[in-house]
Amino acid sequence: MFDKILIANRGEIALRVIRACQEMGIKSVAVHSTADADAMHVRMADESVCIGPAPSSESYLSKAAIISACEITGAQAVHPGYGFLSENAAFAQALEDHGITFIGPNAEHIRIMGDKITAKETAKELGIPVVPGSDGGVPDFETAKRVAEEIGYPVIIKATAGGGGRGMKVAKSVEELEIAFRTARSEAKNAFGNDEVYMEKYLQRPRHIEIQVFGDGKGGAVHLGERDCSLQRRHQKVFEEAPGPVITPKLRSEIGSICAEAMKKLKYIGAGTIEFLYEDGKFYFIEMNTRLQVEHPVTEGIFGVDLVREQIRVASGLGLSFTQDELEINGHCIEVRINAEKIPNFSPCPGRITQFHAPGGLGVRMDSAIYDGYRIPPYYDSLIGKLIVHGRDRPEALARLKRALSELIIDGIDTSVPLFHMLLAEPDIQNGEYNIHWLEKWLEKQFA
Ligand code: MV4
Repeated sequence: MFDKILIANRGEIALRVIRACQEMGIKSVAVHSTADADAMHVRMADESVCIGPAPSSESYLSKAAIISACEITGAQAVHPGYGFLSENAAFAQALEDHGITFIGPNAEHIRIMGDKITAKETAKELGIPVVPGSDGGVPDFETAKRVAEEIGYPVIIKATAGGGGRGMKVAKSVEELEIAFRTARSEAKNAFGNDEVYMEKYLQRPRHIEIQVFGDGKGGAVHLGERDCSLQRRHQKVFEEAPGPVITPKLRSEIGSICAEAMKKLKYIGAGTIEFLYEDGKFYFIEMNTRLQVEHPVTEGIFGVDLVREQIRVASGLGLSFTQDELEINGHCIEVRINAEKIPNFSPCPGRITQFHAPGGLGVRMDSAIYDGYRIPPYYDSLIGKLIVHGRDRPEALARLKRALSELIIDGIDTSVPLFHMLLAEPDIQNGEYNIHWLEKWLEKQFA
């Protein structure tokens, strides 16, 4: 087992990893920008190193600075958290070249899943159901037209270098297709420096269901069920839950087994998320994320496992601490993301927190790095906390969420908390009846 781990991240996820290290008897090293000298992760770690100025491009994204920080402190492994360098294959490779363990998948798997066409081809070969569409890239409009006629309109054009919703265009007819195809290509070229695009049948009312997988790197792998993350605004998740309100044990076991078997074939190591669109009882692969996700606590809550602990275990060469048969769902979890944002525009709202009081009690978890008097810097993501509740069933989790939200105090800045009070009053949310378009439509009704 490692003696010392460096956490190449900030905010609540840095605390999350430091906590796992503390429970495992591992020393922790925080890195920070000059803007984060007073941040909680710096205070909580055993040691800290300043790695550069405020802009993340010169600090949290600086591979050289982070590797130097490992050399200086003697950290044997790096946990990247999410975002920043967590899905950067070159970073994973550079660490390996320096004899430092990247706590995550190997560089090759990160690379495969980072290119969305290769990811989809790989998923298909591994027996994972995919959305009907082009075989690989679509090089010209003539090909686009032919593929669209085969699969039928509406179609969606996606950038292979995109992902997370960036660089997509929908076309409902051949007339729309020409514009959509050319715009998608030029936008992809501008945004990613890669104009390769692919095409899929456009699913009109799906849910976003993602399967948590875990590999031991030796051909063993398990799945930890699904999360329903359909409630999103501009591809940012705001509310996530597990299990999914419409996923039956049979559906879960079928898609879960397919995913776990695929990870065994890959000899995948660490945590991964296989993203699907779910419509009319069927799953369609869209992307795979090769990192621990923001919403991992809802999975931890229903299975009672520490996913960061497992990441550290497998990275150090140990096996997983549980088998598939030992995994059993207990109750229901919901997470809401608390952002420093002003409703209704969701404009970032950095500033000083004059008062913070975290909710508590049975089934309540608050992951946050804020504190009384903390000044939220304007340079980074607006996520300032996650409130996660657990109940014996979904109605109990919803009631507990409502109670916990009313206990929570964050003064001095605007947050997304009022939005959740409103959402919880909606019958569709109470009944779990929503899809990927529900939130945006609702926001339009509320605030238009
Ligand atoms: C789709 C789709 C409909 N049909 N693909 C958006 C993010 C990226 N991960 C994939 N996305 C979508 N791909 C097909 N074939 C609709 C979306 C989509 C979406 C997906 C998940 C959550 C929210 C979304 C919001 C708009 C569009």
